[in-house]
Amino acid sequence: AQLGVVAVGFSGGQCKPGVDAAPSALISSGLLTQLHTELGYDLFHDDTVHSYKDLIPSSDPDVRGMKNPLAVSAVTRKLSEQVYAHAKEGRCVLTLGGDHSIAIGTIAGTAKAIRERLGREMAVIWVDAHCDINTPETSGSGNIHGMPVAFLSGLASEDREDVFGWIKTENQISLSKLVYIGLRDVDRGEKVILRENGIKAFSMHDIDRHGIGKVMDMALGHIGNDTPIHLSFDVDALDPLWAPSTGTPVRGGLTLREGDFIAECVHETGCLVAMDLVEVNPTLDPGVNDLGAQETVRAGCSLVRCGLGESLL
Ligand code: DIR
Ligand code: MN
Ligand code: MN
Ligand code: MN
Repeated sequence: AQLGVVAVGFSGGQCKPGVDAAPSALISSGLLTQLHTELGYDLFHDDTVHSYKDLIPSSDPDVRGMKNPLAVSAVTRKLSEQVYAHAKEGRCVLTLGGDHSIAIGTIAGTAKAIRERLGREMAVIWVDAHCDINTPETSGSGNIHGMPVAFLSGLASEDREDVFGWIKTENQISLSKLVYIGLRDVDRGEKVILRENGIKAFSMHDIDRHGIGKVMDMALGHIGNDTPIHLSFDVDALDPLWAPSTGTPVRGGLTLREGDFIAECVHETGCLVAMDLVEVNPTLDPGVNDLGAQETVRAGCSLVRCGLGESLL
């Protein structure tokens, strides 16, 4: 099978540098080689970690409280075109971030390609400690990595073309086809949004109650058979024991095995059209001698291999 790969070294959706170093760390640890030699993918990759430097303006004042609005908008717009080009060819698309704001680009790109190619609306499975559905108005931080789902679903919008006004209906997803897994740090305003829109969400509490097997049955049941799925995986969904090197770690998360299981179940549907792996930050290491960073990179590689079909037997 063909796999489009986009490596995005971008950190402007939040305030901590270093998440831009993730794609190189993941690739150096052998991820792409494994996908080719062990999983048998034909890789379509430009062998570049994109930093989109030419798209980042020297002056980028806040808009409606959003930080780096011009940069994040321009980078995600360009990324949406790169992802679209792969998905339009029928390739599954793997995007290595970068902070989670990049999902604005990846999902906008696949949503459009899937509409054109299959005449279908795709579903999104968002695995994260956070639900990243703040609007500029509900956000306390102004960090756009906490807002991608709001812009992708039309809950938030802007007329200005250079501030996400480029996101058109064909790029959008519907909230009824969105499922969250792993939530445990949801802002007050986000809880209102989840409730008012009846968004399907499985928190860590739900996983404790039902077990991850039942939760995946329910999550995939909600989406329905035969629906194309975009899997957006924030490594901070994992417990910091397995993924300490990330910008906003939250205790009480998924084990690595549970994370791998989620990715395996999505792969098993045969409906995966794209996967993002985001928020690995190898420069944030609460441990000693970079061991935490190495563990986090290893965990990220494992999640990707599981999503793309590594089988245990
Ligand atoms: C918080 C944190 N909800 C915000 N979001 C994070 O800034 O909007 N997402 N860390 O990954
Ligand atoms: Mn690339
Ligand atoms: Mn996230
Ligand atoms: Mn998160």
